[in-house]
Amino acid sequence: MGGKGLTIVKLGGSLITDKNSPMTLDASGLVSAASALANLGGDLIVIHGGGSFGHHVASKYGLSSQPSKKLQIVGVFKTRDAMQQLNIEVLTRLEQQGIHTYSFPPIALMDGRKPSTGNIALLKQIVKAGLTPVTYGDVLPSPRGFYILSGDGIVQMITRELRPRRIVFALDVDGIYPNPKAISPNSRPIPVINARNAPQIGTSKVTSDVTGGILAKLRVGLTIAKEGTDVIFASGRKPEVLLKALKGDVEQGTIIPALNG
Ligand code: ATP
Ligand code: IP8
Repeated sequence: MGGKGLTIVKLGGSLITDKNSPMTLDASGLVSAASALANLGGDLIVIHGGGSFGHHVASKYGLSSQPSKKLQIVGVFKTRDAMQQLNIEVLTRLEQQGIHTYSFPPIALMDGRKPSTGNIALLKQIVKAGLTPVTYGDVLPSPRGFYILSGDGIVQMITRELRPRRIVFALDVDGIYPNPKAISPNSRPIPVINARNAPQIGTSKVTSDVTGGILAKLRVGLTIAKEGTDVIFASGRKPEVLLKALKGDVEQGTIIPALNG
C-alpha cells in the first residue's frame, strides 16, 4: 500500500488539457498522472479541473465563480457538456490504468450553496468499497443564478469533511515558482511556501480561466494547510515525481506544510 489514509489529488486543467487550444485533451499529461495514481495503491479521491474544456466555454458565455442571472442560458448547457466530455476522458484513461472509478456529480456535493455533509461522507464509503470517486469543477444553480464551482473549491470543501492525509495538486509545471518568468525545466520551484513568503509570489493568469488561476489555487492551498492538511504541488507530467508527492515526498515540488503538522 502506497499511503495509509486518504489522499486527494486535483488533476489540473493545465496538465490534462492544452489550455491554449479550445476543447483539446493533453492525453500524455493525463496518462502520465493516471499511471502514478495507479501505482499509489492507497485510498484516493480524484478531482479534475476544466482546462481548455470548461474554462474556454465558460469564458465565452460569461460564466464565473459569481452567480449571475444575466447569462446566455445555452452557456450553462455548453459548459456542463464540455466538462462531461472531459470527465469521460479522465474516467476512461484511469480505467485503462486499472483504476475503477465512480464518477460523482459535483451538484451532489452541495446542499444549496453549502457543502452537503451527508453526500461528502458517501465519497468515503465509495473509497472503502474499493472504488476511486472522481468529481470535477462544474456549473451549479443557486437562487442568485448559475455559478462555477471550481475543482479547487471542491478540494477545500471535501478536505474539511474528510480530513485526508494530504492534498496533491498535479500541474503542468514542477510546482510554484517565485514568478511566471522563473518557470523553466532547469529551475527548481519554491520548495516550501507559508504565510510569510506567499505574498511575494508573482502569478499570471490565463485570460480564459474563470476561477482565478494559480493565485486562487495558492489561496486555497494556504487555507487548507492552515486547517491542518499538507498541500503539495507537483508535476503530473513526471509519473515518478507525482507518485513520490502522493506519498508525501516533495523532493521536486512545492509543499505548504500543515500548520499543526
Ligand atoms: P484548472 O483550473 O483548469 O484545473 P490548473 O489547476 O492546472 O488548471 P492553472 O490555474 O492553470 O491550474 O495554473 C497552472 C498554471 O499557472 C501553470 O500552467 C503556470 O504556467 C501558471 N503559473 C503562473 N504563475 C505561476 C507561478 N508563480 N508558479 C507556477 N505556475 C504559475
Ligand atoms: O478548473 C472549473 O474548475 P477548475 C470548471 O478547477 C469549469 O477551476 C466549469 C470551468
